[in-house]
Amino acid sequence: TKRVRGVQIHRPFVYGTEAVPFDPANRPKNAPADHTHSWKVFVRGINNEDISYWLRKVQFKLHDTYPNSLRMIEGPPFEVEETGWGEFEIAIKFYFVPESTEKPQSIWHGLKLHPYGDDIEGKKERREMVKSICYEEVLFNEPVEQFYDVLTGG
Ligand code: SLL
Repeated sequence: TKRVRGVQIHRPFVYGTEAVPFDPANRPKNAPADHTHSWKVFVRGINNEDISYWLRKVQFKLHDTYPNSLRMIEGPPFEVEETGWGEFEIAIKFYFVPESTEKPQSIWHGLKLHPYGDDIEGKKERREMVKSICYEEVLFNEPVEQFYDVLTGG
């Protein structure tokens, strides 16, 4: 497994959270009584591009108050949907395809449940979805040849 010397390959992705307060007239039936919001955390390609050719699986580490707080997502869509009452930091661990021989990499992201920025009161009244979404790139430095071929379609 030779490395391709002097080569760096970047792959973009987006990750983040989306949350909405429960509709009081239509609470999710299985949600614990103290939960107030539905939310989702996700990793995906730009414009929903399929990134599974380099990203094998994703582990989301939720707050310890959640049952089974380690959620391994084995294929796209790489996302976890949950309900809850509080904001917390989510650890997102990327596992790359086996031919990469790359070690897993982690990033952190804060789950946002409550509106922020401008017109917070208006956003609350309209029960707007609260989004916290980031753009990032993973860097593969001197990838092994077999992974270089996968990345470049060779
Ligand atoms: C806070 N530091 O106090 C944070 C902790 C924990 C959020 C937030 C539900 C867990 C469950 C949940 O929303 N935990 O009951 O399944 O704000």
